[in-house]
Amino acid sequence: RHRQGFTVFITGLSGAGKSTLAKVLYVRFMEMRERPVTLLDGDIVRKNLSSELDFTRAHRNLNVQRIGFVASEITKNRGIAICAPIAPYEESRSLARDMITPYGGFVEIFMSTPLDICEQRDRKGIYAKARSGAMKGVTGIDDPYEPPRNPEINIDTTNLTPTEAAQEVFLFLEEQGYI
Ligand code: GGZ
Repeated sequence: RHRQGFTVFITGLSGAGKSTLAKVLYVRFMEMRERPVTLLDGDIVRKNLSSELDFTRAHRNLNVQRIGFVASEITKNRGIAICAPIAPYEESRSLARDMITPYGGFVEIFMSTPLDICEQRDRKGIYAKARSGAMKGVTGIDDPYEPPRNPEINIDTTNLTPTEAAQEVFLFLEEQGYI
């Protein structure tokens, strides 16, 4: 079989469920033993690829551009790349799409879980810090998030388990012939 590679690009607010979904997808793709799988989670990339960058618009865009480049190389080599940055700006998301589609599939997943739910979860405590003024420029509070206009998949994890969210992605990928 010589199936093309693809990138699953998960975007959304902190706490929307990006990392959780990405990890479930990673395990299931690995279990298929068909193609190499790479997980480019937000915190892993920030530590290893973008450690000198801050959270300004320019640096967030540069961070997402780097992720897009790595994912394009993986996709070119018929692998599976799973990316999970906040990626709040349309400009860098569409740049990633344009870098990747010449080589394979690009599946944008918008985690549309509302801010109030993300804030209730507040797994890293960033929303509490943003509300108290201890942290500035937090996405969704005092920094923008531009919702994707035409994502391939829209997932709100308010009433969805990680397994159910992953199932939606698998159904789409099967329908489209990626897996
Ligand atoms: C949003 C921030 C910020 C600010 C640090 N705004 O939930 P987390 O903690 O683990 O994930 C968030 C992560 C966001 O990094 P990304 O590389 O995904 O963002 S972007 O795509 O915009 O480049 C959060 C933490 O870093 N974090 N400061 N100001 N999230």
